[in-house]
Amino acid sequence: MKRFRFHTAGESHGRGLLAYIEGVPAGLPLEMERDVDPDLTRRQGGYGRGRRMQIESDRAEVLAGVRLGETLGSPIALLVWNRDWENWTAAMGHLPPDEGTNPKALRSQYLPRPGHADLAGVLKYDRRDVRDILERASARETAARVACGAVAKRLLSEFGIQVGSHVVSIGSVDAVPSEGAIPEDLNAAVDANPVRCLDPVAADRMIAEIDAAKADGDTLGGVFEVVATGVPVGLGSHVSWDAKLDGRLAGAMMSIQAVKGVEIGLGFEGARRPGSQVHDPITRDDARVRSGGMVRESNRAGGLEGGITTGEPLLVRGAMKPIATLRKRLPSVDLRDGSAGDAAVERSDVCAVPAAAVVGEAMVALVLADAFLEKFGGDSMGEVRRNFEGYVAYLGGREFGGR
Ligand code: EPS
Repeated sequence: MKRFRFHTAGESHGRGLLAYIEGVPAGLPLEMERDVDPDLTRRQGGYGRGRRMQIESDRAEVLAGVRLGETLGSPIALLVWNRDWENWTAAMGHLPPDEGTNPKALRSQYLPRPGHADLAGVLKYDRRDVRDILERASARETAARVACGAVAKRLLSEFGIQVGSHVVSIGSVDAVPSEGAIPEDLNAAVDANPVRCLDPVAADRMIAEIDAAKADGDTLGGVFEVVATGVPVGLGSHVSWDAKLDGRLAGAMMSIQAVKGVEIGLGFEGARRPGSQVHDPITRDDARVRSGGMVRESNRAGGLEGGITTGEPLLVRGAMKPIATLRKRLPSVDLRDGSAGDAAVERSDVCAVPAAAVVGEAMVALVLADAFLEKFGGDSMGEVRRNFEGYVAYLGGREFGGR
């Protein structure tokens, strides 16, 4: 059973987005301005975003579950209002349209975009107007996920676990991996960069490639990496398929709009190398209590072995395809009469990979919070802390020898 559950509701141009979270223990200090809104702002950024992000200024409001700055252990409900809603009241109202409404005001779309949920959605849900599908399929929904993820991050940070991300490629431009380790405060190191990339030379080329795609009416995808540090050995399990943490992380990452691939550690590259150049040699380091007093010379496994965290940083990559809305329209079929036509154009982004990285952080944090509470769960923060500290004490006191 999941310990940290969340759901979202809301359409891109509806009144707003709802985030609902269950499983947060009582007594977690939680304030929207301090803990949630900064991530909502980070998600709105990145070079290549469209005009919608200039309209919105995402903030979370608490509806339930938090009192006097601390969680109650009850379900948490948060709201993120859509500022753009006021421009969409006729098209997105919940009542049938008034008689005499200009049909244009309903902003219907009948030419599904290849690559979006438009066509599969209208066929499956028996709709005629593609807007009935695209409004929920839009990546606007990820604002609510990021709100949930920020709560998960707040919980994890109480135990020294930090989750950050960076962009490793956009279009044909790859960041050159830096010599040193990933910076301790990864987000502080990349957030000021317009494409959230650690390699400044590659970042400039990424920006140029986004500009070229925009001028060409095209869009670009890319790859981002989520890094979680401070994770103790022992989250997830090898014993059953659905307990394996790598599977749970991959599922969560693949659920992000436009993500078409996931890698953990070396990922696909590992399949090309012999085992001696893949697996991470084990040595001793008594100071590394969270990994059982042992350390790895490399971290090609990305912090997971057998579906269990090793105590090394967790490295999860997501590959995002280019956004499906192209000003250079692709062929489609008009659902009103079956004639050939060009796909609809909605206001959209040219590239949203830097934002997707922030969403990736949220999804990884949500999976980690669930696995953390599975191992250390309790009704209150005090109880979780006792469980966690007992485990860390066991790791620190473990001796060699015995059967
Ligand atoms: C998004 C909001 C959307 C899009 C984008 C993500 O707003 P609008 O449709 O009003 O411009 O900018 O969604 C897509 C690219 C998509 O294909 O659905 C957001 O808040 O992230």
